[in-house]
Amino acid sequence: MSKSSSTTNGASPHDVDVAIVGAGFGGMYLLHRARELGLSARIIEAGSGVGGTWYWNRYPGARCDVESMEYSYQFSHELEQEWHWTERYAAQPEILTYANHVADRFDLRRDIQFDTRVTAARFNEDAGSWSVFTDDGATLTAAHCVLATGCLSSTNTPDFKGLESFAGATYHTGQWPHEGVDFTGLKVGIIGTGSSAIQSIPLIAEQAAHLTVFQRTPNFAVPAHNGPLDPEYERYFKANYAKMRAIEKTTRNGTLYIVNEQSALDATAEERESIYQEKWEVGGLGFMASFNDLLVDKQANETAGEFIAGKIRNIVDDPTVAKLLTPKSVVGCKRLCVDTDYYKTYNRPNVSLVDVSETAIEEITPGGLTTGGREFEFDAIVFATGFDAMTGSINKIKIRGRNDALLSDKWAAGPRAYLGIATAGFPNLFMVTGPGSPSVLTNMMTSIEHHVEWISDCIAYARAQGATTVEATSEAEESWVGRVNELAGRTLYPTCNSWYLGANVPGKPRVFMPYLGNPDYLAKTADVAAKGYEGFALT
Ligand code: NA7
Repeated sequence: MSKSSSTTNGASPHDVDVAIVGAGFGGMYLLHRARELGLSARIIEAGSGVGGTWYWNRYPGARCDVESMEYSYQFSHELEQEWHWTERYAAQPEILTYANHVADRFDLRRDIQFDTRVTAARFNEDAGSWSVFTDDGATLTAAHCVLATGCLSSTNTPDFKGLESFAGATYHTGQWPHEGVDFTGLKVGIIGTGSSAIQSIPLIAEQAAHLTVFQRTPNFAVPAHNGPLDPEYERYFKANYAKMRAIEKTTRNGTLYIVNEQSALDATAEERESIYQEKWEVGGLGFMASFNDLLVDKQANETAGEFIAGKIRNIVDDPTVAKLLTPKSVVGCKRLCVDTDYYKTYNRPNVSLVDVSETAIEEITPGGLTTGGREFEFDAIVFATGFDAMTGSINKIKIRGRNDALLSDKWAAGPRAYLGIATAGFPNLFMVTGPGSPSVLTNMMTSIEHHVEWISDCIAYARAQGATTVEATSEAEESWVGRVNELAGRTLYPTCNSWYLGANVPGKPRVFMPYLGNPDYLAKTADVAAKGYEGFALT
């Protein structure tokens, strides 16, 4: 790896000022920001292109559940104005085209090393710098290392007995072949009913001879009502972008969904029905904004659950299938899914639903799989089995901090980070939307941009102070982790086995990882910065 000079103070003892892991939206913007600050930076990316999540998740129907006008960068006014989204919710190929456009427009590729995986990183205590090791045997040294590794990037394939024996083709939604898959005329099995399955099932069902869905836990889904982007809306939005982005900073999720500040239990049954119906007709995640207590009061939440259950009963012809598809858990406890024709798909004669909640999938066989004493034959199996979310991609890298301590050991009982940005004992290491930040409970684009700006400002501040290391203190981290847990404990989130809790991965510690409260978080991080990065030691 060639040495690039540091632009801040002449000759640098490191290859670059900032080593960035991952060329998704976080890594790309960080590279741009670092350059603006006069810092040299390099991204190491495992894929052959930019886009992160949107590079890997190419399954049929892959689409963002945040509206396209809101799911974009705001750092460049020109970019905001010139880019045109074609649909209300952008599909994966369009988001990937956007990511590529950004990479070209800001000339990012010359500082990105593709097809290279970071395997380890070590903090050099004497030099106050990081050595980043890659699978091509090279080492990159940098003053700072930023993990822009994504929250949903480490795929989870359960360790099914006999998996290797299957004679047909297997696919994971999060690692979909770039050339696409033609299921025409095939007998297909799909395992999982999370968002990826809910988006892909209707499209796979249109092609396959027969599609069998294996469901362990049903999920709530609300319609997207996707369609071409209304040109009037686009014009209005572009004329008011700054105002829209400002509103997003004041909402729970960093989107324009404004919560109705009323308890579901204070409304009459008719009022509730009418509000839920209105949200259902608008479509999308705004359904959760129907009332202010849906995620804190079980009884309130049940009213939303009953409403969606009624919809499922109306849409799905077979009452037994409708019942199986109806979750018993809290609406929104697992991320609410946004669908197009999901429930309707179960009315097709070539689709069947198999409940594996009581009798797990026993074995993958050469011809298919077995569960509950039944054998199913398939030409292809799709694993829509999700991710080792939020910590998976970080823990996969052997990250050693002070005293050679391994980060995955420090996090063995659950992740510990200050503001979800830094972790004690690992100086000059930062995470974009790490565990303990609002991240996945918000519009990821706005959270990513906020983190990148905060991290780069922090690095610039430390350098201006002449500090060679900036490190979260154990006290600040301890108190932050306590706050994350306390906030989660006041809600219904811990009541189900979601990936927010790591509960979908066997053996993963059950800890609620995202920070609840976007405006509060933005205020706190601004305050920390204003106080000279309070809770960080600069040495
Ligand atoms: P999810 O939401 O984690 O869904 C994974 C699904 O796979 C879920 O239904 C799981 O059931 C199921 N699963 C996992 N392991 C098994 C086994 N062993 N047997 C049967 N079923 C299993 O991942 P997605 O990719 O759909 O979505 C992730 C996020 O991406 C989503 O929330 C959006 O933010 C975008 P379980 O519920 O664990 O019982």
